[in-house]
Amino acid sequence: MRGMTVWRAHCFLSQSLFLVVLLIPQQGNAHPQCLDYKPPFQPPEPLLFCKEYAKFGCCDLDRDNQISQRFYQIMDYFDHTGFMACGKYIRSILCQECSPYAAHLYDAEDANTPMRELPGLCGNYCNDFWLHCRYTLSLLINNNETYGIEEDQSKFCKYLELKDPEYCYPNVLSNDDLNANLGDVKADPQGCIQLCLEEVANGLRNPVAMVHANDGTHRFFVAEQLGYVWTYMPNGSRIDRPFLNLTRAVLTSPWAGDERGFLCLALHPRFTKVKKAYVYYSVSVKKQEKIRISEFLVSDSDMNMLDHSSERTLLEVDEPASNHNGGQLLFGLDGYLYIFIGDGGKAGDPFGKFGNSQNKSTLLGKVLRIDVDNNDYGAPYSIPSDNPFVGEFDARPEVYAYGVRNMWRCSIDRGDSVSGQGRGRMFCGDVGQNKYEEVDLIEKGGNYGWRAKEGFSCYDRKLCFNSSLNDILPIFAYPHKIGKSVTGGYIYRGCQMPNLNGLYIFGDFMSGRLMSLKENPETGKWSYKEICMGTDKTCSFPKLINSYYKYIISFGEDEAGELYFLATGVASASARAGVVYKIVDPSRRAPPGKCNFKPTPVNIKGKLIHFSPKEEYVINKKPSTTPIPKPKPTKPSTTLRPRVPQMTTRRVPLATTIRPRPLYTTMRPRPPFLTTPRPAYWTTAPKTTAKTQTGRPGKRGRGKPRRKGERRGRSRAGRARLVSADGQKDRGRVEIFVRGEWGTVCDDMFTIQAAEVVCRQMGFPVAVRVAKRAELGAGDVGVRILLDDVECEGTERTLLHCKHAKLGKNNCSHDEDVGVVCGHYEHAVE
Ligand SMILES: *[C@@H]1O[C@H](CO)[C@@H](O)[C@H](O)[C@H]1NC(C)=O
Ligand SMILES: *[C@@H]1O[C@H](CO)[C@@H](O)[C@H](O)[C@H]1NC(C)=O
Ligand SMILES: *[C@@H]1O[C@H](CO)[C@@H](O)[C@H](O)[C@H]1NC(C)=O
Ligand SMILES: *[C@@H]1O[C@H](CO)[C@@H](O)[C@H](O)[C@H]1NC(C)=O
Ligand SMILES: *[C@@H]1O[C@H](CO)[C@@H](O)[C@H](O)[C@H]1NC(C)=O
Ligand SMILES: *[C@@H]1O[C@H](CO)[C@@H](O)[C@H](O)[C@H]1NC(C)=O
Ligand SMILES: [Ca+2]
Repeated sequence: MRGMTVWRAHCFLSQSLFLVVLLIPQQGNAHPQCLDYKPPFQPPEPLLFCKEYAKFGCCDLDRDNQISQRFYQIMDYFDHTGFMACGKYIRSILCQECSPYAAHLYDAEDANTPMRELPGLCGNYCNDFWLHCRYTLSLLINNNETYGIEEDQSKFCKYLELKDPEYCYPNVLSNDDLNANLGDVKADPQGCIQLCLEEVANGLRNPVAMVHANDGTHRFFVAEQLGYVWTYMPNGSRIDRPFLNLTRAVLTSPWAGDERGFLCLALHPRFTKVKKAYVYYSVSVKKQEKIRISEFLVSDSDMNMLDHSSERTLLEVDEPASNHNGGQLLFGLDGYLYIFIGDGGKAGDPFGKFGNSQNKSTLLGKVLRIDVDNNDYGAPYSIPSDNPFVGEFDARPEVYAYGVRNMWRCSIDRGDSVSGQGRGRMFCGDVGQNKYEEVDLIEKGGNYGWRAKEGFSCYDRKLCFNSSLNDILPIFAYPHKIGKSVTGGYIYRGCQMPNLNGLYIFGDFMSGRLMSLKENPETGKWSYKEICMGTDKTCSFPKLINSYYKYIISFGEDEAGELYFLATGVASASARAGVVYKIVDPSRRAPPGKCNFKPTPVNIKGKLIHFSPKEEYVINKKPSTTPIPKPKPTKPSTTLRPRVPQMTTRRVPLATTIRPRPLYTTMRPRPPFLTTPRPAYWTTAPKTTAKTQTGRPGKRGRGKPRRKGERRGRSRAGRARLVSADGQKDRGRVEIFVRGEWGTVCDDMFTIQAAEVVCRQMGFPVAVRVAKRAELGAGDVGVRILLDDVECEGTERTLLHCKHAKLGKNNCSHDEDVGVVCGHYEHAVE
């Protein structure tokens, strides 16, 4: 399947068991990550509350609304002064969940340490917060740790501080390194794009192709060189019975570098209706080596298996040598089957007068196009009437393009999902001879130059200078110091990695290099960037890895358009060292929900084999004790990046532990230890010293009513008082403080449980009785009835936490003002 170079590399291959490409980790800490352990995203609709994260962050509008609700619930405890003093702190703290660095701010990156309940603050900011609003801490968190620390500035800030001075809030906002190009694909200082991988399948023997059926099932099929095709479910489980077992017919050998074998599979583009599959493989017929393209039907009894007795040969081509067998099959958007056939082998396309590739009388060295529809009777295929050379004497009518050497892996661009730009373009990698590897854009009737040219340069000078050559140049070619056997890839058009849209991602089988090309839409020029693995830090997301086996055999797309590549550590058709990797951009994901799909159910016969990853996830890696090898000084003449091949044994994967993120969707019931009256949540004077503060709220008497100062601006929402004519402390009309005013409570639905809430607020352990119909006094005309239809369970912190009608809304009069009688004992005497 490869170029001549594979032959030469044979000795090298056999020594390279378990060779892993490990790219050199680059310095740099930037690592945006959300609390759900995924990369940040651009919200589809602008945020209204946490506006500073409207462009890029970890919240969508729903989450933003929830945060805003929680903010206003908290702010209900404040009057205007309090709102002014503390609102901005509370808002900023709540909104850090939307920061692209949320995981840092909450210490959520290391799954082995507990996540903070509040984001980490910088020291100065925390001191300010403490000075102004120290008593708000218990409103923000749901544990008893705040007990006793609100008074102590150093404890308070020790609790809230994030030691990392770069990542703490608000410094993280002003750190240029962290904010430069936020959300863009990351690149190292040399411009190498940093991506990560997810292991999707393993244990494969030279996996040569991965295709999907485009039938809504999101199954994917992986072909092995020795002649198996396996069916995988979208969750990675594999069906134990092969989709196709052609091992008996397929001609190959375990010899690393044998290019013969089962080389490709293509499913009919209307697979839901036309249940046919097409295969491309090497075969020996009466000692003559051939490539065969044939058609199979899907089994009537099992949708995950081809009917092995249904094979029908479409085409056979004699192979004069065992290499350069081409091996790509794909359907174009025109519905025709494209077949990519190598030049027949040996070096320099030596056959005939000017080689096979420039000779349109042979199928070798060509791109063919045939029509396989309506072939049930008669010929197995027909020639599309607009094939470019149908009228040309001596030319085979199947020929669509020529001058190709050994195209290995071609793909069709799905086009930009919005503009459709690029749709239908056909990209191929064409493996070179001695000097250059190239990437071509295939056009009807095009001459791709071989053997006159290799890449942009002349190979056969005589043919090259013939003015009638009229060839199409590659969009990109690279010399053999970069890699010696191109593996064509795909233009990324998936949903999950918005940064990669439009990027052509491909690789090299020999050097293990991943590469990319991006078109400048104005000039039509393609610019090259290498792709590197992100550092451990960059890739520390669940399930991700940042190394891969270097023999990049093929690329594939799943039904949703996500991109994969197939590589192996041992390039032998009998070694189970092949892995399917999904390409992941850690710098940005699509917004939540955007890429969801519901696979059509699949009727499975046989057993499912669940996927178990073999590579160690980055997040489980033990900190390395061996120093990371430093790259050698870069040679200025090349873009070559030194790689560190490393002998490694297969690693045992560790299970990941993923902790649930704290979600504050609703206000949670307050723990009972917080029910004693508290001082105001904010402090008016920033000058107040820690000393005077520590004395003040120190004694939280159990069941002892605390005298509350009635100073302006010190009452919090939900506070209650008992008003009685004779000033009794244990009974009276219930009044509640909301938004700067005191008002009464209507007796509708008011039970002893509600009375318990009020009495506990007043510092009494029990409620003795509810007094309805204004028994303990009615409010004045000027006093508003603030609460109606109050229904409590008894554990709530204030009446505002109970079910109640909308604040101020009521159908009562002061004749229904409720009163309560509280006591110290269950059977208190009235
Ligand atoms: C907080 O609660 C836990 C369990 O609920 C308890 O073990 C701990 O002592 C409490 N801490 C304080 C300071 O009350
Ligand atoms: C994977 O999906 C299949 C159905 O498509 C299901 O039967 C199987 O249990 C799933 N496996 C796992 C590990 O969830
Ligand atoms: C594949 O077919 C070969 C020969 O036809 C047979 O020996 C082998 O057991 C089959 N493998 C599987 C997994 O069915
Ligand atoms: C072109 O290929 C055909 C078929 O293999 C062969 O018969 C013919 O001699 C070749 N022509 C040249 C000029 O080599
Ligand atoms: C140039 O190519 C044409 C067409 O392939 C051929 O007829 C002609 O003989 C060639 N000329 C030379 C000088 O090779
Ligand atoms: C007040 O409205 C509630 C329903 O909202 C109703 O159940 C109750 O009877 C009404 N009370 C009066 C006095 O109309
Ligand atoms: Ca070419």
